[in-house]
Amino acid sequence: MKLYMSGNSPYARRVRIAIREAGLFDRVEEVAIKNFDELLALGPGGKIPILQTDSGNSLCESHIIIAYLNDLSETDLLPSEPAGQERCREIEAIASVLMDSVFARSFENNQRPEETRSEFVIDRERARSARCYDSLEALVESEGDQVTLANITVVAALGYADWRAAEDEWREGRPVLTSYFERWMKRSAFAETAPVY
Ligand SMILES: N[C@@H](CCC(=O)N[C@@H](CS)C(=O)NCC(=O)O)C(=O)O
Repeated sequence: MKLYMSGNSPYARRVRIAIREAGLFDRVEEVAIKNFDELLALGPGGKIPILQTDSGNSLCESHIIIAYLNDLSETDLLPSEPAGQERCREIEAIASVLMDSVFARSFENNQRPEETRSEFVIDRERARSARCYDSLEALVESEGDQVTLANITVVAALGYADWRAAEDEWREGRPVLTSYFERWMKRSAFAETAPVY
């Protein structure tokens, strides 16, 4: 299999952590995308990441890719009991919203020409991100020691916020989330995939 990615994409990062934690690192080659044409040749979405399966199909959308890899994995990245699984999904979903929210602001700030930049979008997403940090602060303590799609996605989203939304200072007043992030960052799969900037 091949994972088409870029080193600092949080969407690619959640997949890259999952690959390592699922014991699939030897089966997936990570390929850095060099240009947009290369990406478009792999599918209509033009978004990173894309997984090319052994049978040659291209899967887009990080959560779909992770679900596919989790099915191939011997180590389940979801808790086995229903209540834990639901909590994991709840946290994973909020972290996904946070990732999208930081991405939307980063797009406005870094990719859109200044004259078309929308303060309305930036303010709305800043407020959305703040609600997500607060919600994660309240929820993450209920997670145990298992590596799950929840902690993988939270760390990928917060690491991205450190880079692209440092002004949020998400650690301020959120000690539980701060120590949760630090705890998971001690694992090699989380540390070696951190964005470099
Ligand atoms: N929902 C997608 C989002 C992926 C995404 O937005 N990736 C960014 C890179 S960090 C991208 O390729 N953006 C290109 C674009 O928005 O045109 C996923 O979960 O995979």
